[in-house]
Parts: sequence; C-alpha cells; structure tokens
Amino acid sequence: MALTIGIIGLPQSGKTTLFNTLTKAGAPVSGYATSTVQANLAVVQVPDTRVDSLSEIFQPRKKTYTTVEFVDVAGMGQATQAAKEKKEGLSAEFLGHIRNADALAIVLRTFANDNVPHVYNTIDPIRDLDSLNAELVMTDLSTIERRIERTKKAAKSGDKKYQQELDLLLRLQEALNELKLAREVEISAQDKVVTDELFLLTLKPRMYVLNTSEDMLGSANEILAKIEQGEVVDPEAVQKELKGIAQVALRAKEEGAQVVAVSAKLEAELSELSEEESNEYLEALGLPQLGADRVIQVGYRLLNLITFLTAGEDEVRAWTVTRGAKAPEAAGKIHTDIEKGFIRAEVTHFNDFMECGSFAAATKKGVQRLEGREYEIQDGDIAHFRFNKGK
Ligand SMILES: Nc1nc2c(ncn2[C@@H]2O[C@H](COP(=O)(O)OP(=O)(O)OP(=O)(O)O)[C@@H](O)[C@H]2O)c(=O)[nH]1
Ligand SMILES: [Mg+2]
Repeated sequence: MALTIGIIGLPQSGKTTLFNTLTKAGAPVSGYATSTVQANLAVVQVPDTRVDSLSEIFQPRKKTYTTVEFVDVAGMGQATQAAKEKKEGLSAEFLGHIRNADALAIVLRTFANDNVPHVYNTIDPIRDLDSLNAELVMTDLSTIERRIERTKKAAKSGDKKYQQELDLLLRLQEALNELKLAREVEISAQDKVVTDELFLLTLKPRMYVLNTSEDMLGSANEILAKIEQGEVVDPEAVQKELKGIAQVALRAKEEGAQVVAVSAKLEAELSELSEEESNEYLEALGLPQLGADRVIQVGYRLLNLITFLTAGEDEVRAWTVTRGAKAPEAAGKIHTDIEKGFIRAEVTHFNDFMECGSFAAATKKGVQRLEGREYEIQDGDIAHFRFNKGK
C-alpha cells in the first residue's frame, strides 16, 4: 500500500502541471475548460542517489526505488463554489480524495500570467494560503461538530473515555474556531486514537509548493535558503515579486512545515528533453536538481518514512519503513517468512559501505554490525537478514 500525498490548491495554480512533472503522466492542463474534475492518481518513484551509487558497484540486473502516490484534485475554490451552489459543503468525491491522503502538498501560485485566470485576480500566495486554510478549517469544524454530538450522547453513560474524548473535541473546536489548524493542538497518544478516526484535513503533515515563474526561481531559492537557515528576512524589504515567497517561507518556518519552490511549467518543458539536455539546462539556470524531485523527496519525508537498502548482484533495492521500525518488521517488508524466521540482521550503513566499497572490506574494517530483534532500522542502512527457513 503506497502512502498518498494529495496535491491541493486554488484553481489554475498549476497543480496538474506539477502532477505531470512528478509522474510524467500527461494529464490535461490549461484553461478552465480543461480544469481537473476527476482526480488524477499516480505512483511515483522516489529519486535516491544511494540506489544509483550501489547499482554502479553491484551492476545488478534490477534496481528498484521506493514509491509514493500522488493524487491531483480539482481546484479548491472551484470545488467549493460548485458545492456552495448545491449547498452541500465540499463535494464528497473531492473530500474523499484528500481525506485519504497521508500528507498534503499545497500549491501556491506566485507566477504572473495574464492568460491564466486567478480566482482573486492578483498574485498573493499568503492570501491564497489563508483562504485555503479557512476552507479546510471549515470542513474540519463540521466533522468535529458532528462527532461532538455523538460523543455527548455517549458520555451520558458516565464512561470516562467519552468525557476525555469530548474534552479533546472541544479543544479542537476552539482552535479551529480561531482559524488555527488542528496541527497546532497538542494531541496525546491516547487522543490520537480518536483523531485517527476523524481524518482531519488540517492535521495532516503539509508542504507548501510555491509555483514560481522561471526567471524568479533562482532568487526564490535563495530566499528560502536564507529563511531556512534562520536569517532575518523582511518581506517588505525584498523585491516586490519575492514578497509573497518570503511570507510563505516565514510561515512555513513558524509552523515547522516544509516549503519548496518549483516552476511547474519550466519542468513540464524540461521533461520533454533528454536527461542530459535537461541537466545542462538546470546547470545553466544554477539549479542543483529538478523541483519535482525535491517535491517527491520532501513529500516522502513528510510521511515519516525512512529507507533501508538491500544490495546484491540480482537487485539493488530501496525499501520503505516507518521511522522507528525494528529489524524484524523491516525484514517483513521483504517477505513475511523472513520476519517469522528472523534470526539477525547484518547491517552496514550506506556511508560506511561507500568508504569500503564492498561487503568484504566493510566486514574487515568492522563497520558491518550484527543486530538483533530490538534494533531500530536507520535511514540508509544496507541490511541482509538471516532467517530460519523452517519457521
Ligand atoms: N507562466 C506559468 N504558467 C503556469 C505555471 N504552472 C502552470 N501554468 C499554467 O497555468 C495554467 C493552469 O495550470 P494547471 O496545471 O491546469 O492548473 P490546476 O491547478 O491543475 O488547475 P485546476 O485543475 O483548474 O484547478 C496552464 O495554462 C499552465 O500552463 C508556471 O509555473 N508558470
Ligand atoms: Mg488541474
């Protein structure tokens, strides 16, 4: 089961263009006439240079990356507008897609283009974010209010569990009423049992994707880097076109959310070129990597996932486990029999392996470890599992 990142944003912010660059899928874009109505879904490989480096050494018959799923939905204002006319809240189909997403990539338009309509007519990404948040908050509030009714009835039985649940719901309601996100409310492990059932939209981990014009991308990245490093940046003092970018980056910093700048249109064009040509182009623009790749990598991290690797002549492969998973659980990703019969894991960290160049050298140098059932798998571990086949 791939974990899913929902791409949301105002209409015509470039969601489908971004989706296409992530997935090379070719879903229709441009103009309200081709606005997304039905969701686009695709499973995407997570770029990982460790898989590439190991493949150069092992020359395997097969190399396999981890994957995440992206879903691209209709523009939010639009979904709401259509729904408001019918007075039914966010459409059930639209909501279904984003409720089930494990994290959100929120696309904010910062590119100017008179040919691409904007619901609020001007370019102002922080205003757009506030408007999207308001809509998500309203949806969560109605979820919470329905649950409060139910819990109040149940609490009459005197069962303490329901009283605690009610306390949590009221705290959430209060925060949402102040237009705060559910993410800002402190939620204990016990409360999480309840929130897991609610699929709150403002509780999901999120990243902001600033869809930027090609010529602003370099300076946008500079500002993001400065803010991330904690430098003081005054949005009023930067170049006019960068103000919104700075505002969103500062907000992300405050919230502990991730932010990435991309030029969806540029990347859509690059994806038509060969890898070599596309790399030359990126270099000429002074960009270290495709924004799409960053979006995938950051999205993957949002899901609280880590990658461990297996390497051999047959296959070099990246595997996904949740952060904190123990060795047998990781073994179970490969095969349930390996988990059942788990004896121990031979583990070499990728960085140590690269210094040695082979498993034999790693063993000699003493960087290959034998780990037992209680070992917590680390990102970048290369693992080989010993297991009892009879079990
Ligand atoms: N100049 C410029 N135009 C862009 C950029 N990204 C998207 N566009 C254009 O904006 C228009 C809308 O893009 P879409 O990707 O369809 O936007 P969307 O958010 O999926 O739109 P809806 O499905 O209607 O919500 C298209 O004409 C794109 O070519 C960009 O980075 N720069
Ligand atoms: Mg679209």
